[in-house]
Amino acid sequence: MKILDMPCTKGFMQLAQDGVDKGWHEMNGGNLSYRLTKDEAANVKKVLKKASGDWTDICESVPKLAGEFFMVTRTTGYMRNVMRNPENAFGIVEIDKTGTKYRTWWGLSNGGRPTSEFPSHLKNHEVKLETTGGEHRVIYHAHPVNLIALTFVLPPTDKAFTRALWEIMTECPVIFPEGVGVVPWMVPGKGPIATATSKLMRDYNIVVWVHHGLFVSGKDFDRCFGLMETVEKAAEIRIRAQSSGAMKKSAIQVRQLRQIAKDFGFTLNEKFL
Ligand code: 2HA
Ligand code: ZN
Repeated sequence: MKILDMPCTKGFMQLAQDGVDKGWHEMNGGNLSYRLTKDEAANVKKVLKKASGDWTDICESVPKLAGEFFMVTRTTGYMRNVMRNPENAFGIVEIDKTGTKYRTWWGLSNGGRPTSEFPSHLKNHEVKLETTGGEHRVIYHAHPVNLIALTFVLPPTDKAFTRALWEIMTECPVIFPEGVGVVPWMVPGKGPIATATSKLMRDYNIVVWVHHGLFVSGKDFDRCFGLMETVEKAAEIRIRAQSSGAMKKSAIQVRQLRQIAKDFGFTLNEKFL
């Protein structure tokens, strides 16, 4: 099957476009990666016969991802061009046997390289491969405005953000009962922020980057779009409600959060109650 006809390629492009339509990807903001299944990787090898690029340093070590294939957006590329100009705006790469190098098989035309946040994406994939038994395949990073605004209002702690989101929209505790993690402001695109994010990804599927944006992990493109949209919507409601001044009285109370968990049959992360 041609690369552009593969369902994962279509899903990848659709998520990028949906994020653009939401206003989450100004300039080259945000990035996306997907870990191909064995069958999808086999199809890539069969159709293309050989890699199009040489082995290149990842500048990170992800030994558990040795031999995996990833679809990933291009550094300095615009998400709005993923649908318009796929072979330029993203690509498919293979990780080498040591987990320290990648080479391109498809796309990233004219010498393009994967996103500057590739180290963060790969470290997150490595953790999720382990903690979800391979179920999670998608890591998505975006710059949603209300969530970023909230990072100027709340202290940069897991508890402050989890409670602020859980208390403002009834669906939030149902959708992310484990809560959300928060990385304090750090320089993006480097080892330390990748390590800090992937450490939080052990416990959460949603990680806030203070004064920057949000990372989410999920089993498919729908799930990741849904998580991004839910957090951003809750953040927007919170910002609007808080601006009106009468917030405290009407927020969902701890006993009500416990009641939702009991009635829906899930367990809320006790450390945030
Ligand atoms: O790819 O969003 O965090 C551009 C960014 C960097
Ligand atoms: Zn970013």
